[in-house]
Amino acid sequence: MKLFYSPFHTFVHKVLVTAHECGHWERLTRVATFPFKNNQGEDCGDTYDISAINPLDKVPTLVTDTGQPVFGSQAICEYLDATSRARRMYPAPGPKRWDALSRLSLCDTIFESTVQMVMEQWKPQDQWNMGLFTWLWPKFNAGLDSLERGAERGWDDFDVGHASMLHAISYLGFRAEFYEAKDPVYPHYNWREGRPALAAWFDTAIQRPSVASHYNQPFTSDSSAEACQAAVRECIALRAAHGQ
Ligand SMILES: N[C@@H](CCC(=O)N[C@@H](CS)C(=O)NCC(=O)O)C(=O)O
Repeated sequence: MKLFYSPFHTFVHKVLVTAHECGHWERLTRVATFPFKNNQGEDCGDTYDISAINPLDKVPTLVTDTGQPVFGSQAICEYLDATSRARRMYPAPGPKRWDALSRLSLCDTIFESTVQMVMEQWKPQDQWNMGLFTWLWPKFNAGLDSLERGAERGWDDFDVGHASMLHAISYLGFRAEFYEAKDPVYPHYNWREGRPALAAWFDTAIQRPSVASHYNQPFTSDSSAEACQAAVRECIALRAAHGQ
């Protein structure tokens, strides 16, 4: 299997955590893909384009061993879980499942909205849509407060919702490294403040092997656009070989 993703390992990747927990780590080839570098200047017109396998040209995108693309992190996590060779990350239907899926949805939304904020600040500051920041921050805080209450009650397992929590929360920290100083609402945001139970849960959870596998680790494979394009060609050939 090949996973096309952006290997910024200063935050936790939900899909990598799920792959590891489900026993797929050793058979997963990770392909560095930077969609935001596409068409940014004369030298990189055709760089990391993966639209031949994902019409949205977005990461993460998985390609199975038979060449079938599975894209969107939610679809990928479900695929990895359904084909698990180890544990399962989605609880059986019942209250635990609905709780896991709700945390998954909450944290995917926080992550994607934070990406939106980051993209907004790529523009000159006098063109920022301030409403975006004032609209989103109260939602982030309410969401994190609900996770604090969950952490106070405690969880007896680690599910896909927890993987998404690590992803979103660690990205808030990563974002701080290059963006926090400019944030118009929270110039010094610290998600840990007032959330001791969530902070303690986070500090324990990041010690799992599935997180340590990549979090704050260097990406040592070839991250060139050529390597990405070679991987795309392999996937297309594989799909053709399987008559798809
Ligand atoms: N809902 C998707 C969102 C994926 C997404 O938006 N990925 C961003 C990077 S974080 C991307 O590839 N953006 C490139 C683009 O929008 O062209 C998921 O969870 O996988």
